[in-house]
Amino acid sequence: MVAFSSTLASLALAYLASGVLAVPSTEQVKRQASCSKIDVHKEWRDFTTTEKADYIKAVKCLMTTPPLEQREAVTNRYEEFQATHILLTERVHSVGHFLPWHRHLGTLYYNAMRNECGYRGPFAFWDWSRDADSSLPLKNSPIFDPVTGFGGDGVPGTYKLPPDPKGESFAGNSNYKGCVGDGPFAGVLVHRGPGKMITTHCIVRGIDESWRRGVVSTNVNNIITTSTSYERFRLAIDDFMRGHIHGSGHGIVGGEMLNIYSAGAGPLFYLHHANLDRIWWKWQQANPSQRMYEISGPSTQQGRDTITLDFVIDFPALGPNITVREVMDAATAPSCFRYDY
Ligand SMILES: *[C@@H]1O[C@H](CO)[C@@H](O)[C@H](O)[C@H]1NC(C)=O
Ligand SMILES: [Cu+2]
Repeated sequence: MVAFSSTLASLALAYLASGVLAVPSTEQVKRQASCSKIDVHKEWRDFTTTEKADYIKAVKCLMTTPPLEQREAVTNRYEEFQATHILLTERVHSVGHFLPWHRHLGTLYYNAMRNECGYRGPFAFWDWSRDADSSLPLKNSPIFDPVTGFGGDGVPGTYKLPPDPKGESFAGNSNYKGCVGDGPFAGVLVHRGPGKMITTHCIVRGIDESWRRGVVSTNVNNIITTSTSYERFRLAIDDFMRGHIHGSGHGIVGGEMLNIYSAGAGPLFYLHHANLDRIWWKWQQANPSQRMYEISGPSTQQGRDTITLDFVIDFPALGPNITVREVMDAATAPSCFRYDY
């Protein structure tokens, strides 16, 4: 509520001054709902030990909470999120709304942790640049700690990719080294994946140093400072090719995390995507009057059109449809968050 009308006025002024296209009218901005409170998302290693334990407990709670809707091989709330991501994979990657869609997926997941599992702590991101910039092997990251993290690397010999006669696993050259062998998610079974397949399997990892250079801070900062339009920024982020940061974050964990369909089999998916979202947020913050509501890119992977702020994004089984406009400014509802750096 606080300072909402003055924010509105300054936004309107900023838009008039910047003269950029695709600017929402005052009426459109006004429809952005204000927040009663702004949550501060934190990096995993800046959590207290208690916060870490509570976060992991809430994820494990989602894994034992019944799904909202009945779908094949969706046995709990956690899997419901993964199944929606699998269902929409082609529609939400390499398109204009890649970043807005994944921002709201994170919000819905955080809301489920809080509303259904009693979680009271912050949402977590994983700033992989802190690991990639260090001289230590990636497997030494606190994120992979067996006690205060998400467990470590896949154990060789504990997982074998299933036969894939229909070409639905999309496992490609991903490093399906083995099942997570320690930590809170050792022994957890998921029922969707690899790819579009329906199989019961462990959370598979294969930590891979070869993706490391894509997530070093010089690469990330370079994208933030040199991307002068949303279009350039989006293309620099949303590319599974080696060297690009979205794919590289998936690649350093390896295994199913590198499967564009079923990556949500393991909980690090949400910490990785929160960090990508933070990088978008930082890019927006660097020039909010121009960038907060700047959107572009095709509505489909083959499309030659470009989306607008009115483009509708959907979250089957997870929540109502919303427009891209509603998630552009993280400090408005339904997002209501900022990052602590
Ligand atoms: C939500 O969006 C999807 C995809 O655009 C559409 O198929 C569906 O009908 C929408 N649902 C509602 C309730 O508007
Ligand atoms: Cu995705």
